Amino acid sequence: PETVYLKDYKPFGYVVDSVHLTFDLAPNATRVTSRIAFSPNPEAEDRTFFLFGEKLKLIRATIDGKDITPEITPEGLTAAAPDAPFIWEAEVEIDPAGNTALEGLYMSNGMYCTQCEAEGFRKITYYPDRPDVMSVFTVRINGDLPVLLSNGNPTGQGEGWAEWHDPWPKPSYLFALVAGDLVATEDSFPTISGQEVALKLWVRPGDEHKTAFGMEALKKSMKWDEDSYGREYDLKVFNIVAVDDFNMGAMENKGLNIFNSSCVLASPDTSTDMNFERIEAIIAHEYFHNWTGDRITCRDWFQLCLKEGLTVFRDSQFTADMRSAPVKRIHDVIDLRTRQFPEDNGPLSHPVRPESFQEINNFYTATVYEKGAEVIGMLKRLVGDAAYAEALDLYFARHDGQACTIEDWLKVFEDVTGRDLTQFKRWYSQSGTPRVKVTEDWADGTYTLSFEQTTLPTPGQPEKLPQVLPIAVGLIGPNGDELLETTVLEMTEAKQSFSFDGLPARPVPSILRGFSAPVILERESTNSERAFLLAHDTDPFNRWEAGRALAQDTLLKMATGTTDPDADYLDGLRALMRDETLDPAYRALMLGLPGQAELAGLLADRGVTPDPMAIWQAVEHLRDAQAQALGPLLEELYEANQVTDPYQPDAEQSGKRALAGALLRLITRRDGGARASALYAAADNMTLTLTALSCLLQAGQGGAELAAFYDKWKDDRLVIDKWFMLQIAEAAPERAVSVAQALTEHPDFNWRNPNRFRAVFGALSANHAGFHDATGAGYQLLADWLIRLDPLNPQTTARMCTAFQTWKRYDPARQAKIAVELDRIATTPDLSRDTSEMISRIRG
Ligand code: B3K
Ligand code: ZN
Repeated sequence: PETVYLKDYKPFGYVVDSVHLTFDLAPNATRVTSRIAFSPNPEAEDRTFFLFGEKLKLIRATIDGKDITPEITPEGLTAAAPDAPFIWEAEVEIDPAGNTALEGLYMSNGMYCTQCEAEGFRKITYYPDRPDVMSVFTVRINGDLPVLLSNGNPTGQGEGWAEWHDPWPKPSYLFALVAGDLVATEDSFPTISGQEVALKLWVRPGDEHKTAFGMEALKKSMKWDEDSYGREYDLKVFNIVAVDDFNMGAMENKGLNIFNSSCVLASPDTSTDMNFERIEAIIAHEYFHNWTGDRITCRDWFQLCLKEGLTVFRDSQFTADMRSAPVKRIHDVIDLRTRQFPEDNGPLSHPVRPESFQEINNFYTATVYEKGAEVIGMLKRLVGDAAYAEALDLYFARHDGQACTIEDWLKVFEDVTGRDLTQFKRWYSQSGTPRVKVTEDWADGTYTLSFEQTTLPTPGQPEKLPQVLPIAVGLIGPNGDELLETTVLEMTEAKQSFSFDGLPARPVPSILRGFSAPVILERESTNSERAFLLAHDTDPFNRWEAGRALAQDTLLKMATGTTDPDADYLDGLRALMRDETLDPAYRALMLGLPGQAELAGLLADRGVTPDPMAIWQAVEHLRDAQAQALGPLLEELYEANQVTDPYQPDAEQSGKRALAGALLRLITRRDGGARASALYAAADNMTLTLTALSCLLQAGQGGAELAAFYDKWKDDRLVIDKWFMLQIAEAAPERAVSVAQALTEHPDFNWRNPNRFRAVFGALSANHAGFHDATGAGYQLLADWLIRLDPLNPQTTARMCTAFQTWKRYDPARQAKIAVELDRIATTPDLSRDTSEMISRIRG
């Protein structure tokens, strides 16, 4: 397959002045007629008239009304075009019902829908399908279906047809069309300047009861973007559609967001608190793209983080404002360590702005999204809140309607602050997670912190340069008083020291407060010092981090020897659990432990080959020790954190349920599941039901409940996804693969549906000790199914290959077993470009 390079960027030879599309819908033979006005692009030299097009049957093509016979390849067509304005017309036929890749125009449960990002529009018609070609689209849909939607504003409709016009120039990846038998929940939003926007959330009949929460989340998002970024919505309507078959979470098409139904539909009896929080964030994310993505888009796909990093950053700010800021920060850091760190420190490592790719869909990664958002957080910390706001205003004013680059983005910050961001820009080009070693010195009332940063080599980047690190630091006196409030140290050198004088006593440092840079901190510390920070740190993130470090340290020792759980950790935990000043969500996080895959990574980092079973046992042992140490306090707190008000998925109630749920898991270790059974019987919402069920499964029970659950929910796909997932997630390591295998034979295992496929294989690969079962059965099962899915849906297949990305961490026997599977996938005939790129990068 061909590799595309950032350095080869060239503008297209023509600009598109307008696009008219007509769709005559038919499941296996949809006709797409395009009428496109082109004119020479004064900014380009090369006038080659190449239009992307894949899997299209060309019926006819004309230039200025004259039939032409273009040269056609599987990638597109080339024609002789005038060096003057002209009209291109083409008619193509496509097969939405046969489109199992879920890219382009496809069908899901009788409904037509599209997914065009990144390069799906070329499966709809011939077009310069690249994000820097922006144009105004007018769309007519002819089809015998009650609801016919596209981007922009409706301009006319009748029996079997509808017309839409989107006045905002956009790239083709933001095009969308939906047609089907759908029902809308309607509402409206008055914008800050007094425009009334009609809001519609479209679902299949029967799902209407799951739309209320999404609609509220949308209105909150619209308000928040006005208040926080001064961004107003710009069309008369905003449509959201829920689709069951979707490769990702959701898509920000202009005025017509399309969502995986799992990321928008919610009701208390079918969704958990975590689902609600995630749905609120995704609705916000897609809505925020209207400005950061749609109005200002990316020049090319290498600039993906321009819209994704920024929009993730914005949705994190939103969630922090709607809920608890410290809790959101901790969730984000856990997520970064779980998903981004392994990527950045393994064979798939790539810069936030990659410089080459074979298949761009493989770069919608945690690095581009989440590390991309961290980079913006650092920038904001470095320039301050006021300059950040000013820079964003300038960004919107200067670049509205343009397709931009990271250079454009950084330039607004340089112009506003006068700073030189040349070195900061390395965050976009250098891959790998920086490691920061800290040492300290105390003499004559002066305390000195010395930092040394290094980044290990990553694929294609043997040498690394120092990066700009904002390190937020506080100093705490021996009595627990804060001697230095949070101060941002700006590290730019490979080695750098910072001194603080006039201190009455040697302080305990609290370093990297709020996780102010996405780095790995390496510092010799003692458990008593960590326990001190756990008790006294005023920074909620670092307080949690101190507890995390204690838990991690004891787990790593337990996983590599026969040590007992650390007493400082258990004492500290007990004290925190009793601390009523800490909100329940925060205390629930304190009870959490690092994931087993994360522990494996930490061991590998220390040069120890991780043993998945030993890690699993260490976690089990520490859980027992927590249960033991908290003793009767468990029941006491469990009772104190019951919610008695009617169910609300808000931060306060979900915090209590999270704490009670974490406590119940520990209680189950003591009472054998009695309380969990009682909860299962009494539960009147999905959060409690799943909490109870997972406790029971963990205790080796729950068979009857599982069957009853299935019976009750068998007609609700999203709930049945949970049923699949939970059984594998909670299976003991030696059973995980056989449970997953048996579930693949279940009549409801509709493996063509990405949510169902992920429910099984996402859960299997997340069951660390189960997936890494020494027989290699887990690897084999996953590989079998990846090979089966690839010809139908390359995108989802390629995404799931990441389960193998950490393979080099493990012992030679496991590595050999994984290598066999990687080879087997790699040598599958006609493997997709998506999967073949992933496997070859993973193999390294
Ligand atoms: N922009 C889309 C992701 C498209 C993925 C294409 N493979 C969703 C989002 O980030 O909001
Ligand atoms: Zn996005």
